[in-house]
Amino acid sequence: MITIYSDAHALHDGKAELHDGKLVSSFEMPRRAELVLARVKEVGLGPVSPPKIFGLDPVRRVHAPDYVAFLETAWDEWVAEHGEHDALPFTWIGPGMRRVVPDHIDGKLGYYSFDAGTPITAGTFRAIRSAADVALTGAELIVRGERAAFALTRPPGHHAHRACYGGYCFFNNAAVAAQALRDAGADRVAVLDIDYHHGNGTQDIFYSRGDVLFVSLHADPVQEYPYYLGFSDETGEGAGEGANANYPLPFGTGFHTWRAALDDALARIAAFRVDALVVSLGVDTYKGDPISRFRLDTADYPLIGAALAGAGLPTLFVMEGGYAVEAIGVNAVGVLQGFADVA
Ligand code: FKS
Ligand code: ZN
Repeated sequence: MITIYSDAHALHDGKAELHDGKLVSSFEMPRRAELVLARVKEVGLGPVSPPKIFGLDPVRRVHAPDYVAFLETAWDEWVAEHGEHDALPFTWIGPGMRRVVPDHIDGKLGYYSFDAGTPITAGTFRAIRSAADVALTGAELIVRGERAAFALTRPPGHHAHRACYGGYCFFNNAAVAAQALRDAGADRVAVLDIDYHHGNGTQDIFYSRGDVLFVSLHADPVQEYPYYLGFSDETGEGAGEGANANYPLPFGTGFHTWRAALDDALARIAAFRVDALVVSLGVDTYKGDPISRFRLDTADYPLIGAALAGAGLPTLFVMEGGYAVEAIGVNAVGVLQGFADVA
């Protein structure tokens, strides 16, 4: 299996996030991707290639032009106002307030975001542009007939909406890739999100579309971030009715329960008859994850990969979360090895 990787991800290196009422060191750090890459090489998963440059047009297929333009200049606007430390929002649009784009950078940050855990740094824009290129390069490999590819994206993407960032995510790499697959001729595509957190951004981007099925297994939003989306009654709207499926699972969920949900999700994907599958691959379901509360073990990840291969679909893996850095490589690459062993 080919891995797409660029070290441009390291240009995004946030210092701190608001966590449990304190500013703490960012959980989402360059080392995460470096350790996954090291494991890819260690086990000989396959070749590692740099991304092609696709530019921002394919990004604007799923993100609003004004949002992309905001991200491009946000750091410079912030520095002009506050100096060269990470940009974090501190205020948001509450119910009863108005949605008008402010001129001031502090107002813009709140306008285009939904949490205070997602710093913008000097290199953020270059890193997120590169991550989108990594995902698009993976999608192109699938279009050209590869059975599978691994887009080793960082920062992650699945919390990013059409015009809103949060949850460490700015461009929705999986959504950009799914749209690219559609644009290259796939009639129907599925995005299966197995990160611990609900992929609220991906769900919202495709919610009223019948051509992209979104299926997600995640911690129940009544208990866990992102709290305000990811419930089981969210089944899509309009042309997208029936093309969205959520499997919220409680704190403490172990592999037996998680695997039953996966089997149900895969049956749904089979019934939807798609041409390609995009997997939002998070390994923060791991029992040792510092910010998550599922109980999956390292030995479970190859079994997940094997189950995914059983779907028999051209499959693009897009990296999302996972914060137990000592285990992120073994767990993420374990999924890919489990897939490759069966496919
Ligand atoms: C605060 C805990 C919640 C935000 C968690 C973000 C998770 C991000 C992710 C992604 F894949 F996008 F990286 N903090 N006390 O893992 O879903
Ligand atoms: Zn996550």
